[in-house]
Amino acid sequence: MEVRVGEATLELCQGDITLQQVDSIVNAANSRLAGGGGVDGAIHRRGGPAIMQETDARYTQGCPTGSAVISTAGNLPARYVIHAVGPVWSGGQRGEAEQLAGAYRRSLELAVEHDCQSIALPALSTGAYRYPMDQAARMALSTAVEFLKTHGRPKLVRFVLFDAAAHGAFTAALESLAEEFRL
Ligand code: AR6
Repeated sequence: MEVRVGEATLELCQGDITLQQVDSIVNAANSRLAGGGGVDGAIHRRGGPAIMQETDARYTQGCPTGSAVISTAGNLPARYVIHAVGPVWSGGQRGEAEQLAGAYRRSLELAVEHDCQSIALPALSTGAYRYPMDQAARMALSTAVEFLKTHGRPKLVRFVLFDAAAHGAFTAALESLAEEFRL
């Protein structure tokens, strides 16, 4: 599914984020930038050690939850990896929604600051961090729509969902947002 937001395109696909031919891809990182499983494991495996070497050198304090930092992308087809730190779900009353929105917003800002025309993002926090998929989908997409309405860039924002369940949840959330925002 895809929608237009002004001059930009917001699209959903099912697949592996490490294979995306875009200017920047977003990693589902932890606040120590220490690597791990899921998206993070796949990015460092396919991208090679240069990515971790760079983040270790540039971001000695790691990255706070709800924010993101950027590095080059090693052997990946993308130019940049944006390491975003979503919240660990702990019931929804501890600022998780604001932190999830912040991680997406900062990722999009970094992409624009680095002149990226295209960005691919995963469903942050919905794996090891256990954020409920339906709520995460709505927050991810509404944050991206608001950002595109304000900034008009990046020209292509693609959410890459790993399985059919995630893709279905994002499709339902985008259909309802498209109606609300008249996209
Ligand atoms: N491409 C796209 N999506 C993927 C891929 C992939 N290659 N692999 C998994 N997903 P997760 P989190 C989906 O656990 O919840 C790591 O250990 C997955 O199905 O990667 O933010 C980090 O180091 C799920 O829907 O990220 C952190 O410690 C979504 O991506 C912690 O996990 C996110 O799952 C971050 O947890």
